[in-house]
Amino acid sequence: MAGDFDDDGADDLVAILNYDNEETGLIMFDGSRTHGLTGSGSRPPGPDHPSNLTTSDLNKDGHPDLVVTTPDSREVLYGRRGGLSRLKP
Ligand SMILES: [Ca+2]
Ligand SMILES: [Ca+2]
Repeated sequence: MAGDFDDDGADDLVAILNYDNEETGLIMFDGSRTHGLTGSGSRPPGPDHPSNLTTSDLNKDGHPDLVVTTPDSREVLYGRRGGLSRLKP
């Protein structure tokens, strides 16, 4: 799922991490305006065992937010300067 989730002007990529069903969660690759996606990825907060991601600006603050669905719940991570957060800005 691509979007500028940390408000630095470059699109980032968030993906579902599922390694042998033991290490699950989200991984985010930080985008750079000059070098594309960089680094080995960071681990934003989020629920275990995510199954689906969608993005939308749910709180209408101009930053894309991420909706993470798991088999039995749904959580919103808010995009803001510095990265995704569980706290509503
Ligand atoms: Ca970014
Ligand atoms: Ca938002």
